[in-house]
Amino acid sequence: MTHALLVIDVQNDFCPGGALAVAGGDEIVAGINTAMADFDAVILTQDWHPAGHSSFASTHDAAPMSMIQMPYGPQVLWPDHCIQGTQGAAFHNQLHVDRADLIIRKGYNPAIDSYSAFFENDKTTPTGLEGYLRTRGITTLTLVGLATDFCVNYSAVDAAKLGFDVTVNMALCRAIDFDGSLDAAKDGMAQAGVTLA
Ligand code: VGL
Ligand code: ZN
Repeated sequence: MTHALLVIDVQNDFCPGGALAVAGGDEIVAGINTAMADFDAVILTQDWHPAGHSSFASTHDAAPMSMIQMPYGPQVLWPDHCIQGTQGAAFHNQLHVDRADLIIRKGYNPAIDSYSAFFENDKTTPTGLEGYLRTRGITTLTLVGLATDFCVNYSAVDAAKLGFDVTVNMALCRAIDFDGSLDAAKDGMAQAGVTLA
């Protein structure tokens, strides 16, 4: 059994002071660093949007946190965040980035958001992570990071659907918790066969 730690989006814009700050987002960094020692592989994801991304409210002259209909379905419109090459897109400066075997970026397609580390929000365009995991013989994943109810949730559900054995370590995640999104995410993950630890 090869077990990977998948660290989702521990980036400055999701930490206090960031553009899309998640309450307590920085509190999980030390625990994630400690946890890294227990895994065969460590993989980091990095939300990585071009300026003017279609998931940004400013792109549509809309209010942040409003909804829009995209060709692939409903999409929350976010404040501008994790713009490629900015400090906001950089990892939290305490995160042990050097321990990572792979850093996978997502959300770079201007027209499609990508909450999941496996598929863009159209649910069909792959990021390539599945192939990486399979070719390394990784069967088991533990997810931690930000945000529980969006990128952790979508990544965990996709991983379970793909047949990986998936656990989310909830103590090492923090949520946006917007409009019931955390409860819905917990239900959806449990339904998909994800273990919430
Ligand atoms: C995320 C909203 C937009 C996340 C990323 O990492 O959960 N949420 N982009
Ligand atoms: Zn994003």
